[in-house]
Amino acid sequence: MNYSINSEIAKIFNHMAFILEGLNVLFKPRAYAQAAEAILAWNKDVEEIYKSEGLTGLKQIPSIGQNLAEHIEEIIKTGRLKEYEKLKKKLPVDIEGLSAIEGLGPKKMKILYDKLKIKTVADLAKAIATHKIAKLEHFGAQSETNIQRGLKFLKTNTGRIPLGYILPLAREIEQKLSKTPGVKKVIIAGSIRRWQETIGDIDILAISDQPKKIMEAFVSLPEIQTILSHGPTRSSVRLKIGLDADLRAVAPKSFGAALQYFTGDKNHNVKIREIAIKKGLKLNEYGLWRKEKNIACQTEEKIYAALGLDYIEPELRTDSGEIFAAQKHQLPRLIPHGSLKGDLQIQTNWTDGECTIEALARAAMEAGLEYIAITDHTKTLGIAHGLDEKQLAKQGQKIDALNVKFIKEKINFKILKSAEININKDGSLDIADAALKKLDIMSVAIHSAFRLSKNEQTKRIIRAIEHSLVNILFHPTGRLINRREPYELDLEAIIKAAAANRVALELDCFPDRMDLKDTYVRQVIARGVKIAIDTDAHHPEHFKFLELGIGTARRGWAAKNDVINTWPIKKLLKWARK
Ligand code: DGT
Ligand code: CA
Ligand code: CA
Ligand code: ZN
Repeated sequence: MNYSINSEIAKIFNHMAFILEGLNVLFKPRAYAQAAEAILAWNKDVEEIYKSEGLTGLKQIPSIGQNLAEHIEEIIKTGRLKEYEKLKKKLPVDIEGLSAIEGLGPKKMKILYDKLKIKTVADLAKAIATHKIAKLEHFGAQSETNIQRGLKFLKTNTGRIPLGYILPLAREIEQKLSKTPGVKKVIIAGSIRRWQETIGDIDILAISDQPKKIMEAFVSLPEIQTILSHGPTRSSVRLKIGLDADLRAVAPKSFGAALQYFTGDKNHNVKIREIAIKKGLKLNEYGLWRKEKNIACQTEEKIYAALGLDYIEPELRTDSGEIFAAQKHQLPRLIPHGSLKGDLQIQTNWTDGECTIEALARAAMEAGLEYIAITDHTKTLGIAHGLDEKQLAKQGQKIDALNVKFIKEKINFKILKSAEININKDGSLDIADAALKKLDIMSVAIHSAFRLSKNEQTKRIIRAIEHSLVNILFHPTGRLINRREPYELDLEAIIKAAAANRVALELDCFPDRMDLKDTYVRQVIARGVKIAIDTDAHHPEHFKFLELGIGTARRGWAAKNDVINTWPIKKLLKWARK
């Protein structure tokens, strides 16, 4: 897959959304932003789709209608988009750079450009230093402080890429390489093998009798922009998407040692080597040695065993207690991949999703699930056309009818009535209890007033958790990787409230959410609080994100029973009724 054309088009559409919003145009920004997201989440190359199926093919992508399909056609054919260039003249700023700053939306950026000619992050920093922003209309001192805080965050933002956006490409490269002559095995190592939420580069390890051949194949991949180094057993390249990839080829006999070394992480490896040294051994990427004698090297299991350790799964290799636990035979039995029976957060075309309830249900069946909960937004979330009590009741009838249909078709699948109920600023819910009681399972989330003080935000969320009917708190910290910091929260207090009220916390596995993140998962389950791993699917394609959630849950030491949607539906519903 030539991933770069997809991300290039997505970038253009995102910029257009941004500028249009800055110009106060209604509706259009959302259409462009949704299209960009859909193209990024689409795992096929739009250029290939276009070449084989033309505009009709492009329109299969969610959110892409005639007009946007023609835009894509123009970009593929000419490398540019006239409408975009026209728009750019109206707001010729470094959108990428500036929009990464929290607290600085398109409308503000338009004012900053019109009044102060601010085009870049550097211009902005200068204006803040001289307090020019506080004096502007619509801004004020608070706003200046917020932007300043956003600037600070930007500096620590390393530009790592969410795993979910890169995994399809990494697997594609893995696939291609595994077909070259002489190759015995190809495996992705590094942070990807550890299922880290963001990754810095792609590390690939191969066993081959003819290492030169695989190196040759690697440096000639069409996904590559430049070759950084090309040797007989190791090469490095920069991919078109702006990320590097490393390939190492090793002999079969040292595969385990090499895999252990290149999986990392660095801290874990340092500790493991110290343990070897204490035993009078030496561990390197070729094996475990006593003087010149090789003790273990073929598999990772043998290496860990020779060091007196239980096997440590890659997700746990972070040097945060896993080595001690491996010595004491106290490692958790991690939730296995493929063990989810349901998905408890899904949005349909009743609100901001792409598809009908039935289409999503059928996609969930394909993904191997036995149940889903439909969680459209509720009424105070105007931007997503949230549902009110009446519409929820109507949706409930539709769901009942679908469930009857599935029974008639002898399909073992159930749709649960639910909602992503909006938490008001004061912690109350925006749907009346009488309507809530008709739902099978009830989830809440905040979508506004992100900037309350830590104390107020925590109180607000706890009030929602204490509501007698609530079962799950969705995306508990609200962060968006590379885009938005989490809200200020006392997570310990939230966990305590969740434990006291038997409320589960969600691990939302949309690639740039991953919220709860790994370390929080560990904190949460250590307190006996359950988690729910959900996709937040807005489209059938999104069920593929479930594996990311499992990866992160494993990094958080979660076992199967810590996750409520591994349970059979009966057990889940019994739990939900408290
Ligand atoms: P990333 O790429 O930033 O997402 O994270 P990693 O963990 O994939 O790091 P990377 O690509 O620099 O290196 C891959 C693995 O190779 C790493 O996890 C452990 C091993 N490694 C790399 N450099 C060193 C080193 O200086 N010492 C040791 N012990 N191991 C290293
Ligand atoms: Ca890496
Ligand atoms: Ca690397
Ligand atoms: Zn939504």
